[in-house]
Amino acid sequence: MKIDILTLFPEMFEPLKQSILGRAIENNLIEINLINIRDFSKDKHKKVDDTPYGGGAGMVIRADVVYDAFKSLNPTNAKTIFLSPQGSTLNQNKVQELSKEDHLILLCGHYEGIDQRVLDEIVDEEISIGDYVLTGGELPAMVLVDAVSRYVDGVISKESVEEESFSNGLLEYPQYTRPETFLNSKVPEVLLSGNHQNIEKWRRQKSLENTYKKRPELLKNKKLSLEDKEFLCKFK
Ligand code: 4GY
Repeated sequence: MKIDILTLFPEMFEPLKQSILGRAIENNLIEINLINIRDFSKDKHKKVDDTPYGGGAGMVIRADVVYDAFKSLNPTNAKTIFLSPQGSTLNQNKVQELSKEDHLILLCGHYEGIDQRVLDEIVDEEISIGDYVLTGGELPAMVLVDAVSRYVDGVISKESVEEESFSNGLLEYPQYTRPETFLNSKVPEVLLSGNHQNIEKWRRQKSLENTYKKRPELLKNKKLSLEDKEFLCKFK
């Protein structure tokens, strides 16, 4: 998957070169191109913003500069996403959907925002990472790249994708590793039993219990087996 990121602050994306995403880039599973919007300013001082028409605080990024930066890419077949608190909130379903795209273009705003005319012209989807206001779209773009990359073939193991929170609509079961005893607390006996049927059942029940206790609203639109329902009755 190819991801082009239009930003005034390309240096902010250094963290993506670490760990799992760093390896995915090295292995050519994902390609991330950082495009500095400032490079497309025709101004002798490389100015990209101006005061808002109608007055008010702060600066607005000019439509023409963003448009020229966008056109320098090959936008055919790409999905262009603007990160903004006005977008629809990102969730695991949307992440999975986006992971099927060949080419994403992420547009990051800063200051008071970007001239609406270029947004109307180039943006296919407006996405928010949550109901709070940040100083720019760079952190949200990194959140989206991280979440989407996990679903690109080869980035993490198939097992990890299938076992995780949300893929089954439930929260995860708790994990344990050595030592067997920590501060007088023992690893649950069943996990040492080697009985994989029992382990699977215990994990399913812990997932249900966790979801009921921490995020009960997730169970509202969820189809549960009779066995799941019977187990959950103990908590209600
Ligand atoms: N929340 N989810 C968010 C944000 C900052 C001015 C437009 C968010 O996605 N983006 O708070 N973005 C603003 C800053 C320009 C984006």
